[in-house]
Amino acid sequence: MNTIEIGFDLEHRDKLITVTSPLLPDLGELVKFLEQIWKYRWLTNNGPFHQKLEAELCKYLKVGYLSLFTNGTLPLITALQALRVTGEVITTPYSFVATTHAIWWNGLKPVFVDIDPVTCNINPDKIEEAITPRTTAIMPVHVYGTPCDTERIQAIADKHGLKVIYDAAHAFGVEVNGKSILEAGDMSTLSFHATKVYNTVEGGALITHDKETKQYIDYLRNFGFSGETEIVAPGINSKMDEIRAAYGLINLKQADAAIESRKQVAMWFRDALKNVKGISYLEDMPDVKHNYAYFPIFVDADVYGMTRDELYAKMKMRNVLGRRYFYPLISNLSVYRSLETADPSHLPVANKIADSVICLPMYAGLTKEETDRVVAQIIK
Ligand code: T4K
Repeated sequence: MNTIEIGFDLEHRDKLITVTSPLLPDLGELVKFLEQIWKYRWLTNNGPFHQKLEAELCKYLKVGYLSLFTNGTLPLITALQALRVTGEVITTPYSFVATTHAIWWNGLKPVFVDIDPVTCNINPDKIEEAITPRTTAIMPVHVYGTPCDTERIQAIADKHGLKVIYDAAHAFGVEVNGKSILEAGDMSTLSFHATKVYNTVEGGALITHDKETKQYIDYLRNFGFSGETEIVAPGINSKMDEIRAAYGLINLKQADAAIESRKQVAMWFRDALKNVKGISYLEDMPDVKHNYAYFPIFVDADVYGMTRDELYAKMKMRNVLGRRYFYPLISNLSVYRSLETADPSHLPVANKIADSVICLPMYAGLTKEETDRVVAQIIK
């Protein structure tokens, strides 16, 4: 058997423009690395490719300490464990469900705070009023890779003695004034899922600021083992294997080029959409090195003359598969709707943005012709 039967129709995918398409490493190079793995028969548990990828990612991302994980959700769960967060965690409802799920999986209570209408990130003006005697941490998200106001968030955290864990799943390679955004807060997490700017198929990382904390995280992701018979805490298994680490090493070589290509796509979109009434999008921020992880547009139905969902359906009919990231809002999901802070009247900005957003197709290698096809669905 040389190929496998694919149970769903991927044959016609060249006709579709999907919201993203994974960055794939050179297959020849991957085969060479696989041959080495086969030869040494070392498949996981902190092998040589794993160690090398941690070192290379620290260099590329300009961070001191990084622990690889098997996805981007487990580092969120582990960070809350490692910092012994209790009680309530202030967070944003405008994210992928994994952010709030991580809080829930630790037996903690998520407290939703509204977002800023320009950045779509948690609004620092609203954080202090959400703090109660049970609050012990803030978990903001750099949505779409746009940096949060980390200075103001840190000032609030310091004043109230709170931990800050950034969900930086979208913020691979993002810098502010030449410094990695991942150095903000107590810890930051990344996702290396197939749909991200940089991927290891599935994968993720936890960024810490000192050797001892990294060591503790490394114990936690390996069941808590600190030696053959010693357990420092009830840990979990969230290790990345050698095959994905090898894949990740090769893919890292094209990360810069991928971000450049995404930047070009963003410029094409901005240029084509700048005079379309009722459609807005995010602009670059001064002193920020963006990664162009997503290209969200926001539909003002009254001005545009069509609702977001009508436009979304029209695009879909023409094989342009944008996605409504992040709709529905996490706070409106049945599993979280009963929380006091989930009431839509408490989160007007987040509700409005979730009801107006479509993320356009955005990935390295998307051509001008393809972006024109996307834009043609939007320009009436
Ligand atoms: N925090 C935040 C803020 C996040 O956004 C995420 C993940 C996490 C935490 C958790 O990280 P991970 O544990 O996932 O590492 C996707 C991803 O599964 C998820 O990683 C991501 N955020 C989220 C925003 O998007 P779906 O369900 O929308 O993906 P899916 O499978 O529908 O794929 C979207 C499109 O991408 C497809 O229509 C076609 C294309 N695609 C996808 C895959 C998987 C490909 O072309 N090839 C592929 O292999 O969730």
